[in-house]
Amino acid sequence: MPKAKKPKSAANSKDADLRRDTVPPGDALTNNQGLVVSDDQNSLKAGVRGPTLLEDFHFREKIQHFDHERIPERIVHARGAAAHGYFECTVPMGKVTAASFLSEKGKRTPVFVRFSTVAGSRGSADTPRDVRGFAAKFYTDEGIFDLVGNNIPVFFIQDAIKFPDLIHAVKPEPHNEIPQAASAHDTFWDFISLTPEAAHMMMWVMSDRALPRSLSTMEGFGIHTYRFVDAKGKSTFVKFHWKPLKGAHSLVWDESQKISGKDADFHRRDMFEAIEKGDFPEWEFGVQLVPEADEFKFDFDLLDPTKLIPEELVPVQRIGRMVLNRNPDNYFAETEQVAFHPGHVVPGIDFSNDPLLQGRLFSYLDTQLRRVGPNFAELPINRPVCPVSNNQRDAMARVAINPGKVAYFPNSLGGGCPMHQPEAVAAFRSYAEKIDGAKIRQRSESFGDHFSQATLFWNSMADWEKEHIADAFSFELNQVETLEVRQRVLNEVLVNVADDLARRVSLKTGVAIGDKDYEITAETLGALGPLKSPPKKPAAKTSPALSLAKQPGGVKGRKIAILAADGVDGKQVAAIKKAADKAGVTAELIAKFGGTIQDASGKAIPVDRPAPNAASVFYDGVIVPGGKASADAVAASGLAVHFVSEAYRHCKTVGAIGEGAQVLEKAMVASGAPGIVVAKSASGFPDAFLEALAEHRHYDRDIAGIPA
Ligand code: HDE
Repeated sequence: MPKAKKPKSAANSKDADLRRDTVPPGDALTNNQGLVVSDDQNSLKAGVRGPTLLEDFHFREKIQHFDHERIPERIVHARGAAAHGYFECTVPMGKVTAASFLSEKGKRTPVFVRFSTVAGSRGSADTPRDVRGFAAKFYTDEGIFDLVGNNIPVFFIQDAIKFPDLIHAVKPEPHNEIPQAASAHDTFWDFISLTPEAAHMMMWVMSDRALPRSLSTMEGFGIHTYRFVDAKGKSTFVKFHWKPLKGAHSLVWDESQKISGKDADFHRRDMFEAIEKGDFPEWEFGVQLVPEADEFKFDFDLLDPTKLIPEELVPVQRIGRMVLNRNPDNYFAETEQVAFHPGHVVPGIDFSNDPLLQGRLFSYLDTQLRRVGPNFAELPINRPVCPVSNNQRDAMARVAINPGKVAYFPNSLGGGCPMHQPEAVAAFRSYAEKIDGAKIRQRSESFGDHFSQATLFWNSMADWEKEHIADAFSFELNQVETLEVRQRVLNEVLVNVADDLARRVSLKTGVAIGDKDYEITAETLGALGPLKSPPKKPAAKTSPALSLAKQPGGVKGRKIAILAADGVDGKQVAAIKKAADKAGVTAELIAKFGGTIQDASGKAIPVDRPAPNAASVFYDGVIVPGGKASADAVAASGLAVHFVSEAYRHCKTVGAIGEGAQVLEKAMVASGAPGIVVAKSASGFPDAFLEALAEHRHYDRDIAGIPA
C-alpha cells in the first residue's frame, strides 16, 4: 500500500491561490457563450415601436441569469461582511496538537473571516443589539479548518435540539414579520422566561458586548470545548479565543439605534475602509488548555456551552496572530458563497461531546447543501489550497472534470488510487474516546446550575456596565406587551442572577418584584425544569477579564469631527488634522455645505462632509475650533449644537479651542467633566484631545438631563 505523502506546503504563499478564478473585465462585451455583443442597450424588436422578439437570445440569456441571481440567505447570520488575511503561528504547539498550521513559529496560513449579525435578514442594519458571528476559514496545508465562533463566549442553549425554537422566538414574529433584527419582542422574551439555561448568555447580550464599536474591536470565541490531539493521540481540552489588538470596545445603545437608521452599513464600511487604508484589523489567537485529567475539577461541566472557563482559573495563552489585510474582490462570490462548517477540522483538532457542538456538526453541511449546492466545496472561496482527490462525482454545477473510468474504492483498475491512508501521519483519525452509556434523552445533572456564571458576570461589571445592562433589560421588557412575560423574566430569571439587577429593572419597568399574574402550570414547569428546586445562590466572586472597563485602547482607526464655518482659525484646524493623521485617526471637517470654507486669513479649506449628512454618531469625538466668526456661526446652528450635545451624552471626547468653547456651553457640556478638553490655543491641544480619545468613552460622566 503506498504511504501517504504529506502534501506540498501551500501555506505562506497562497493568497494568489484564492484569487485564481478572478475574472478581470475584458474589452469587449460578450454573452456567456463568448459571442461578442453588438448592442447591449436595445432588445430585438419587430420595428422600432414593435414587440420584442422571442428570438432575442441575448436578451433572454441576460434576463434569465438576472432572475436567478439570489441564493437562499442564511437562516441565521444572514447579514455579514468578510475579509482575507493570514494567520501566523507565534508559539509552536506540537506538544499538544498535531495541527500543522500550529507547528512552527512564523508559519503563515491564509484565512478568510466572515463577521455577521444573527437575527437580521441580509439587508438589515449592522448595529442592532445582537450576538456577532466570527467565522474564520483557515486554508491550511492539511485542508480547511473552520473556527465558527461568536463574539460572546457562551450560548443561549445547551442542546442543539432547541436551536430552531430559539431562532423562531428571536426572529421577526411570523404573523407580521415585525420586528426586524431585534430581540425586544414578546416571543423572544417568552422563550427566555421559560429557558433558565439562557440566563448567562442574556447577561452578555444585554451588555455592551452586543453593540460592538467595530468588527475589529470584538473578541472572538470558539465557545465549545474542543480537543487538541497530539501526534501520539493524546488529547487536551481546548477553548479558542481571539483577542483584538485594539481592545474590545462598544457603542452605546442610543448611538447604535441611530446608526441603524443613518448608516445601515456602519460596520462593514468601517472594516472595508480601514483595510483599504492599511489599518489592518488584528487579533491574537489564544487557547485555554485543560488536561484530560482535570476534566472534572471545575464547578461546571466543560461540555456545557452556557459556561466559560474564567481566565483567572485557566489563563489564555497567546499562540498566534491574525491579520486581515485584503478586502474581497466580489461580495457574492466570496462573502455570500463562503460555506463554514465546524466539522471542517484538520489532524490535531477534534470535538468534545458538547451537545450543542454535536448538533452543529449536522446542521452546517445540511445548510450548505440547500444554500450553495452539493459542490459548494469546489467554489474558489471554499476550495482547499492542498490537493483534493476522492470518488465523489457529478451533482449540480460540477466544476472538476475527473478523467478516467474509476470512481470507486477499492479498485485495481486505477492502481488503487485514490487510496485511504491508515498509516499516514498527516491523515485525520478521530480521537478514540471511550464511550459507555445507555441510549437516553436526558440532560446531565452537571448542566443544572444556570445562574452562578450569570451572577459572576454581573459581579464583574463596572458600575456603568451594570447600568447599561439594567437599561437594556428594561428597554427590551418595556417593548414586551404581555405582562406575564415581563413578570416571569423578573421573577424567574433576574432575581436569581442578582437582587441588585432585579431591583434596577423593576424600577425602570414598573414591574414589581414578587408580582406574579402568571401561574406556573404543568407546561411551564416542564419547561422551567431546573427551577423546580431553588437555585443555588453563588458566592460573590468576580472575573475582571469579563469587564470592558480596562481594555487596551489606542486611537488608530477612530474618527473625529471638526465643526467649522468661514472665519475658522486655519492653523488650529491644520494642527488637529496633522496630529490626527499621524496617530491614524480620521479627522473630518464638517461645515454647512460641501466644497470649501475660508479660514480667518482667507485661505480655502476643503470640507470633508456637509453637516446634514454628518451625524455625531459616526464619530468618536468632536472638536469646535476657534476663530470668532466660525465659532459664532457654529453656535447659531441648531444642528451643530445638537451634534455636540449628543456626542457629550454618548460619553465621547468633546473639545474646543478659543472661541469654540461657547458652543460647548450652549450644548450644556459641563466644563471639567471627564473627556472634555478645552484650550485657549492650539498649543498642546491635539495631544490632550487624542489622549482623552484613547479612553474610547467617558462613562463616568453625569449625563442626566442632557438632551440628545
Ligand atoms: Fe450556527 N449556524 N448554529 N452557531 N453559526 C449557521 O450555517 C447552528 C451556533 C455561527 O459567516 C448556519 O452557513 C445550529 C453557535 C456562525 O457563514 C446553520 C446551532 C455558534 C455562523 C447554523 C448553532 C454559531 C453560523 C446558517 C445550535 C457560535 C455564520 C448558515 C446547535 C459558536 C457563518 C450557515 C457564516 C451559521 C446552525 C449554534 C456560530 C443553520 C444548529 C453556538 C458564526 O447551519
